[in-house]
Amino acid sequence: MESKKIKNNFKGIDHNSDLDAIIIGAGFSGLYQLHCLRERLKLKVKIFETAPEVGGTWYFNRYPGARCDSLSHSYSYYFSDQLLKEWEWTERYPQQPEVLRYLDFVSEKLDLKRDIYFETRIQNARYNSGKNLWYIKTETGDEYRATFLITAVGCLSSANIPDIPGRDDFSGNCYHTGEWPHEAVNFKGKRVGLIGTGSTGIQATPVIAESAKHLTVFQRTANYSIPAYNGPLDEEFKQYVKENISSIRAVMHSSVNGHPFLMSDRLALNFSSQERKQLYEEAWKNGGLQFRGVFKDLITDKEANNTAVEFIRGKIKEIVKNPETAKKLTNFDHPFASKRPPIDTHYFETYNRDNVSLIDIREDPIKSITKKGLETQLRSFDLDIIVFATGFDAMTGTILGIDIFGRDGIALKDVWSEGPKTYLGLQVCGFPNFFTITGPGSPSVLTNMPVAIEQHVEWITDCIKHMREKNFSKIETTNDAVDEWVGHVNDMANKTLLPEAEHSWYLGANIPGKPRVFMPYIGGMANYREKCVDVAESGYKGFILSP
Ligand code: NA7
Repeated sequence: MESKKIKNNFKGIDHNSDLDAIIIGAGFSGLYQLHCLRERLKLKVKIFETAPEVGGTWYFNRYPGARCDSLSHSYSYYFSDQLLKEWEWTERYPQQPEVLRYLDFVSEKLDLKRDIYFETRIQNARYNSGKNLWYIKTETGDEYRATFLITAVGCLSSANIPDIPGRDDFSGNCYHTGEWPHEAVNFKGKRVGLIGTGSTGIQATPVIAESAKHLTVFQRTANYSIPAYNGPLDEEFKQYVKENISSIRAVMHSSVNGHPFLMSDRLALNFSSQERKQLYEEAWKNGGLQFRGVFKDLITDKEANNTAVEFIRGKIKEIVKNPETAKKLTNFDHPFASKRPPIDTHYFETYNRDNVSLIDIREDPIKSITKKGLETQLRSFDLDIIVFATGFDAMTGTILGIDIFGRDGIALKDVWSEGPKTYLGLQVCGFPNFFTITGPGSPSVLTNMPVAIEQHVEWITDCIKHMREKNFSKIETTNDAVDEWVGHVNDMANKTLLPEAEHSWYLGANIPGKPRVFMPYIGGMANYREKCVDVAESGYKGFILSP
């Protein structure tokens, strides 16, 4: 079932009538936030969404091989047993079209589309202190007002297309994976260049290689990847999920990263190398993100991490037949899992194909893009298609793409000029009644996203409910709370190996000029959830509530 294109159904809305809340984005977070505010609190709410359909990040990321790396049965809303029982995932890891179908199914079930403005981009948002209202202007000049403004824009939704000299001169077709066209891109008989070996490049490479005449992968940083072992789900597993919703939910809520498995308590160095190898072998056979959980200290102890690095290096060398290529693929410069670790389907095997080659652009840097293709310092490549799998201006790019002005006209981009500053990843000082779902400073991208999203949406909903019950109309965090939280986010990151990854988007380091600050909260999802509960139960410590 393809999702239908929905026509905006309230062009006749009275722009002068105030809304209770405006949500930006109709992906996982915006849809659930709309449902909670509308059904639980009976608020007047609208979503504004640039795409013509629901889906958010999943609407735009439709590149070949696009697939979620959370286990499908955990990549669902868990607030409703009913929804869980009515939906069935078909594969261990859902493909992009299936995630879109899922979000369409949820939107239909919850009757959400009637409150979504599709194909509407918000250009700016201004807080008016006198009226205690947010004034929101769309790209076409329409204005709306609401008490609460909530961004649900996703963490990876602003494409990063590197400014390579000559980029516009290329006579073939260029695509960024996060802005993939809706028409099928035909690689048959084509010479394709793909830049980037993050999760996306690693997913796209094997699929493009199947039909391209030749695929040249341009790698800047050798990346780790664990086999996903994707495959169809059998009836027994589907039944197991339906019968064990509560226990699966309980595990996801108690785990550090919101996945339906727990990290082991083992320390890598407490085992002999033989025992360790055995445990790694078992984890490799099982595949997926669980591999990281085989030892507890992989992201905190360099020596422990090195044992994983050596194991993975050995595996890649076993798979890749050409020793030169294997060497380039294993020339790692950062600890395992210090960047988001991809999982793959035959990524390393793909380099055994005759029509695939790997260029290490640290050895031979890209010089320019030309009319005919791409030139490195040493060689030139004639290409018909260039694929940029070069990632995103993560976590802040999309929020800052909207001009947001708080109290006294202060601009969010000024407040965040040295890196994002939030309290709990939920609020910014100077921006009353403004919430950021999975904002920087929250666990977000370090978790199975729907778990982090549900927790934020429910916290925001409870907070607004509390405000209404107690006759508060304004909530704003304080500078002290923000400073303390940002300090804590940094302290937690510095206890791990993650800041060691030079180009990591967790640090904003993939975007030239972006402040180098570790953005997500690595203190663990379950721990973070408890902190948020404490804040609410203490009467919203760190926030000022006013009538
Ligand atoms: P990532 O993980 O940011 O990967 C981007 C890749 O592109 C990575 O290999 C980068 O190399 C490479 N890159 C970025 N800029 C350049 C330039 N200028 N030249 C050459 N190579 C470059 O993005 P993905 O889309 O793969 O994944 C993002 C997340 O989406 C993923 O973690 C999942 O959660 C879903 P680098 O490593 O920086 O040297």
